[in-house]
Amino acid sequence: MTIKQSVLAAAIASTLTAPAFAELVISEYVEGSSNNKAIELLNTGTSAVDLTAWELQVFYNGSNATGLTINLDGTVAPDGTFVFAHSQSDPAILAVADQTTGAGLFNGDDAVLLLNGGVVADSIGQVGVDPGSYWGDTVRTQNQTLRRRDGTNADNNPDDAYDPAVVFDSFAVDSFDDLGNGAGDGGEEPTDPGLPDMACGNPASLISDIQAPVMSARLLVKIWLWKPS
Ligand SMILES: [Ca+2]
Ligand SMILES: [Ca+2]
Ligand SMILES: [Ca+2]
Repeated sequence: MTIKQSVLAAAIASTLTAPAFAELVISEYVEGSSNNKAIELLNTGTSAVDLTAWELQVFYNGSNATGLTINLDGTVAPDGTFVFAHSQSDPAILAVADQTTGAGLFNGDDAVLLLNGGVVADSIGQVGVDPGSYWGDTVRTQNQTLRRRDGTNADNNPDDAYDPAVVFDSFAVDSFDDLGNGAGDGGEEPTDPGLPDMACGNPASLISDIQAPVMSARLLVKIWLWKPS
């Protein structure tokens, strides 16, 4: 098999065996001051997601019982986001919020689950475990904004040990400026490289200026060849 064929075969094989990842992931988690709490969801799939079967659940303070269930409502376009937030949060959050609640949400030591039809699609924290004040170390679930790095997998096991640094980058408390933007790697949009610099330092030359001497040379050769002996 040639290299091209083997590369193609590998590409086909990886497509056929690719696991079915959830279409929605938690792309941002805001655990800020006061009621500045928000969860941003990103549709990583190629078709719109109807949120009818999707819900958020919060397990408070190490409890094994669901403390809060939020039935999500709306539709998320491919590559689009959905922002869920507390109704008393900062106006900058509310300006981009698609759905809100007045219920107490989370304050760092509460597990947050995203479910689709009752099946966990993504999660933050470890259900049934009280971590103290937060999970993590420098990247932690309290007094920070966490943004998912591009290409990291959802965490569909809410029962194992948890470290937010595995998939999230942290930003200062009350950072709201990337809510509603689903780009990964901390929400930084790739920089537009712009057009290359076309200047070469020389004035432009007309094509006719270049062609004319060539034509003249051909004419001279023809005249020289035609010269009678
Ligand atoms: Ca708590
Ligand atoms: Ca987990
Ligand atoms: Ca974001």
